[in-house]
Amino acid sequence: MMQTSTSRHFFEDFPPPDDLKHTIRDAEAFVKLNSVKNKNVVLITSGGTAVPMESRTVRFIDNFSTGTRGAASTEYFLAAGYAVIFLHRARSAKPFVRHFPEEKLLDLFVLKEAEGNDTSASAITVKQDESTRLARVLRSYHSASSTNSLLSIPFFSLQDYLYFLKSISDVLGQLRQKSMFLLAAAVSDFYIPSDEMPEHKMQSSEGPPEVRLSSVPKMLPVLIHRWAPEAFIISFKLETDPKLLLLKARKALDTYQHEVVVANILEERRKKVVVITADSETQLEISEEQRGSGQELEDILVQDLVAKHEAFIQSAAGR
Ligand code: PAZ
Repeated sequence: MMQTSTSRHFFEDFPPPDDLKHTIRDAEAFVKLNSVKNKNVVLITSGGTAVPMESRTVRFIDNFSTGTRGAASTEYFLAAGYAVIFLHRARSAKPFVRHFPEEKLLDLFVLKEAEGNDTSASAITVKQDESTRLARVLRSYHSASSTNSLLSIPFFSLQDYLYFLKSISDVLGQLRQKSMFLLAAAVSDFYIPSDEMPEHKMQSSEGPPEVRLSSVPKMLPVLIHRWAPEAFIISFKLETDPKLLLLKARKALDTYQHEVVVANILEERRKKVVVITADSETQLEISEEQRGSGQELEDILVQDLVAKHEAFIQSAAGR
């Protein structure tokens, strides 16, 4: 039997992450700095959430999300002039470095040994055919870091993610229409309440555990109506059954009354999304050929969302 709880109960059930105060201070400074520069600021959530099965966690329930959507969108929002708070699952894809997968990283370089045995005189260079790509990524990375346009905040568990989301929303919501939320993280719908979780590692000698999951309270309506009521909010809807996708995405928009739902099917998510607003439904797609030449769906998606955000700001200014 599944149980439900309110957002307040959920937060009362778990302690905040150790670095919450520090993270809030960083977010406040970041938002202040970028609002002085008159920049729009977007919070991008990215990756899956780990649901602990023991309080001193050895095992956890996880999901498929790689964090590519969030990491790629971060780069395109930075290129569009936004400041970005990148709230991401630790060890999922990250902007810029994602272009250089760990297992191939060393293949980027050439080592030229010096004459004799003097290893300190050996030289390392970037392979000729990789240097253009590396230079392009480095340029964007340096531009983001030298202008303080990117704040990266890692999390691991579902609980930590929700604490960070709430605290950052309180800060970012103060920018009103100039703030945007791109909620691309794949957040667990289920968790184990603290009083049902064993403290220590479950022992296999005791046989398979009976795990009772509760429903995570819906945080989206709380974010939309309480934490950041004037912000431009984009949620994502993922399904595996194409028959359900648009119905459920439209239902989420009608129920929560925010600005955009981006709908995608698990296996097609790199090639196609549908952007749904109160009065439009736009399919954005890229071909295999475009993907082969290095283009990404997030490039088109971010352009579309930036235009919608601009119209939202204009319309609020005209009221
Ligand atoms: O992280 P990723 O790039 O592998 O996948 C992106 C995604 C499918 C997690 C995202 O587009 C999305 O739909 N997020 C919300 C998922 C949900 O309905 O909970």
